[in-house]
Amino acid sequence: MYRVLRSLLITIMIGLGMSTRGAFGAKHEVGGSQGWELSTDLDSWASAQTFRVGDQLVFKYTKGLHSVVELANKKEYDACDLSNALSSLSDGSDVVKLDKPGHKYFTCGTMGHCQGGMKLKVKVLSTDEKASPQASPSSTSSSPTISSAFYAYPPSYIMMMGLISAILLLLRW
Ligand SMILES: [Cu+2]
Repeated sequence: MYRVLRSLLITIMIGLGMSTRGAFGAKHEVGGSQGWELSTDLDSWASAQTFRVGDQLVFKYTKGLHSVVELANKKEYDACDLSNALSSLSDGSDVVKLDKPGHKYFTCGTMGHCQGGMKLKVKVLSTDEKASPQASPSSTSSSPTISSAFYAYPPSYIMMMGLISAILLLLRW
């Protein structure tokens, strides 16, 4: 009789284990408290972050003043060439999911803002890839950020695992 329940629980556990990373990826608010603005030092902000598959970028800015344009490659990014843009968002609170490893390039679509430095490139690591060490340890001016591991295993998930383990124990499995 317990067999069905048992296999159901095991299925749930495996399912949770596989979906956790994606479901609870970190949210990176671009530019920190300053947001997606022309004056934000986006390079410094990005270098203090670790981006992983399943994480999200949240662009917050004054609607109408800026936008979020994704560029296809480094060449277009360096040249501020928006003619082949992959996508464009302009809601003022735009979420971009990082769904695969590799580089992603963003800029603002407002005339002159890309040239003015309103651009962001992120390197997205796979879920278990080790973050590369900072280029120079002396140049850490930004405040430390919360580890993405914290987001990967939130309390609710641990509680859920505990509950399932308890049930399994009760069933003398
Ligand atoms: Cu802008």
